[in-house]
Amino acid sequence: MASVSKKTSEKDYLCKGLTTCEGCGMELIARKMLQILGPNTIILTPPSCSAILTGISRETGWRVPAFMSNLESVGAYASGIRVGLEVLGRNDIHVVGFAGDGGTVDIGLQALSGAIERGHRFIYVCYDNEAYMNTGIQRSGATTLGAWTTTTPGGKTNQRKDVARMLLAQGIPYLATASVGYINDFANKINKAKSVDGPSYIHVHTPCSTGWRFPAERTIEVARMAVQTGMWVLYEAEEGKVRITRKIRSFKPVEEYLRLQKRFSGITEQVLQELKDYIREGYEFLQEREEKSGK
Ligand SMILES: Cc1ncc(C[n+]2csc(CCOP(=O)(O)OP(=O)(O)O)c2C)c(N)n1
Ligand code: SF4
Ligand SMILES: [Mg+2]
Repeated sequence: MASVSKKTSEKDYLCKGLTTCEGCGMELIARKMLQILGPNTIILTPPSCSAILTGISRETGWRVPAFMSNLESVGAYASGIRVGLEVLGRNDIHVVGFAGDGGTVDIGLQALSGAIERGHRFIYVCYDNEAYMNTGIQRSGATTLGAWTTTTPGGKTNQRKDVARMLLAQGIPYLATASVGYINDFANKINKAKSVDGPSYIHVHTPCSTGWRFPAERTIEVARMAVQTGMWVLYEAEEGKVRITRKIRSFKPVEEYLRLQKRFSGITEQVLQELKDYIREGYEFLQEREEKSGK
């Protein structure tokens, strides 16, 4: 079993004054994550906005060891580092992949799934801003149906790929979704992931004012509205047992979420209906899994 401390550190292990955009949810997630994990952590970031934190040459924003992998291989690097640490007898160190949605649900999925299948102990946090932001707002598999991106100028024509559900089917020991809008829920989930003797995966909904086209000061409001309308559901699965961590008795109309963002300004009635069906089906699926889990 892992011999890592459960204590939460008050210290900030990410520098201030970084060059992310104003109101960046990704930076907030990274900062909170390290407050929980503490200094005995090695971070891996692929090319993405998270690479802004890792920096270039001898300059980095992290106050812990960090390493820039390539985009397709975060899972493979994390496995290799973990095995190396085991050889050295260093079981007190967390290995963390911190990657965007494009690097996770599309380009790095094979390496991630392989590392999970092999059972290596590492924490993978996907901050999901629903597009390839760092290279100019191209759509990813995680982009919501109907959303404008530079490669879907008329709105994305298919539903988002639900990688959390895929990994649930794969049988990962700990899996959770989270949101930058509910930071304590995210912190609790990182705290759980910290003690898992195997792989854990946390998928964090992370609005991006630049790519979603809303004012920077509304990041948290947009994130919370996604949860309150059912566009994003907060849950966790321990050894496959599902628990919805923020239950919604009555969803707000999804239009309230969509109209906060210019990326949805061209949405049609048909797409709106498809989104409503997607919300209902997604929540029902999780409720059923929760009931079967006896949670
Ligand atoms: C194999 C490969 N394909 C494409 C790129 C170019 N690239 C660099 S960063 C990036 C965007 C990554 O998007 P995401 O993972 O969602 O992170 P974000 O930029 O949104 O933070 C892309 C496509 C690359 N580095 N490697
Ligand atoms: S483009 Fe989005 S995710 Fe990237 S730094 Fe700016 S706000 Fe953050
Ligand atoms: Mg992204």
